Amino acid sequence: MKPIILVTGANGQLGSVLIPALRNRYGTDNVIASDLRGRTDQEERFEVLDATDEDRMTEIVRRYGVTQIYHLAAILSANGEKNPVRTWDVNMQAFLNVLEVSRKERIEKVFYPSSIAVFGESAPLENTPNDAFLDPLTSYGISKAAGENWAKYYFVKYGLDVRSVRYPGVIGYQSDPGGGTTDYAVEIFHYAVREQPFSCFLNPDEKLPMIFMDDAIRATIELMEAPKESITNRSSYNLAGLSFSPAELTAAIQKHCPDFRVSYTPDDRQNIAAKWPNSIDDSAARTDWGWEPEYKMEELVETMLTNLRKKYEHEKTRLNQLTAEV
Ligand code: NAD
Ligand code: AKB
Repeated sequence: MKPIILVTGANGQLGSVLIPALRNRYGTDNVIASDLRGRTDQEERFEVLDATDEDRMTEIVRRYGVTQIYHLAAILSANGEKNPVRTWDVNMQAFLNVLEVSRKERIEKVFYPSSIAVFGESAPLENTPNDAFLDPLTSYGISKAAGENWAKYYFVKYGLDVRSVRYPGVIGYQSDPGGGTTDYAVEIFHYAVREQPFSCFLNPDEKLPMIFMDDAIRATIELMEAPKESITNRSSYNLAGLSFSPAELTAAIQKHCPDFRVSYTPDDRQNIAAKWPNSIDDSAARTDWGWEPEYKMEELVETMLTNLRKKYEHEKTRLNQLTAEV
């Protein structure tokens, strides 16, 4: 039987790409998108849901007969530091609601996206192991690490099938990032395509783990469809795609756009990035559920540039048409 899926935080960078992927796979009617506010281009099967509101979540789950929840709603690292206590409150309350509603309503499976932000000063920077000690230094990272423990707690205590990956920075042309430390690696492409100079908020040599959007979406669905007995990690799996610094990404873009210029004005986000891994070891995900990323640097850069050029070209044509009509 096809699952009936509720996605929280569906309007964000990941949700707006995950929703069509899930609908493609399980049918439009079986995927209910939800977020704090509606979106005109995504009104089909959409519910306004503040994930910190347990009663409303329960009502939606019952009304649609939801069998799985993908819980994307969160405040990310850089935005989170502007109001750390609120970030903790929102991220924790929303996830605890998902767990409680899932337990009470007998939800079959829950997806919980954790992050490389769970790592801090104690973890080795290179090839960070899955079971490295977690001492994050952002409110967002603290909430994600606590969430991993709650995920395991609900599995052990109640048998709730919660599955989780620690996404690295996600890079895609399809949507805009929502206030994270890895956002530069998306923004830079928009500047390159518009032939504008880019000012980077990280140091040129600040290497971070990243993943192309299509790989991140595929990993999510593969993890959720893996046989239950293959999931040996009930807190969260490290997930790797590729790792690079802003200088390395700039050089790769300059192969296609030789006149593209980048300057560096590191801000508070550099302090966050400095504590995160340079690269992560995802061998547990590879062994347990066959994870294998497809996109390397060259394919990622080409795909981003090609698709963003099309996007801007389409917008320009549309604007010209509208101007001609007036
Ligand atoms: P995003 O910031 O783009 O989107 C988050 C969405 O959550 C937004 O649409 C926002 O309106 C919504 N939201 C915030 N508070 C809410 C609430 N109380 N109730 C309902 N909705 C609420 O984030 P994203 O990049 O799409 O990330 C999705 C998930 O993946 C998050 O949990 C994030 O921590 C995790 N993650 C993302 C990345 C990345 O690089 N994008 C990396 C690691 C982990
Ligand atoms: C962020 O930078 O906050 C996110 C993440 C890696 O969790 N992209």
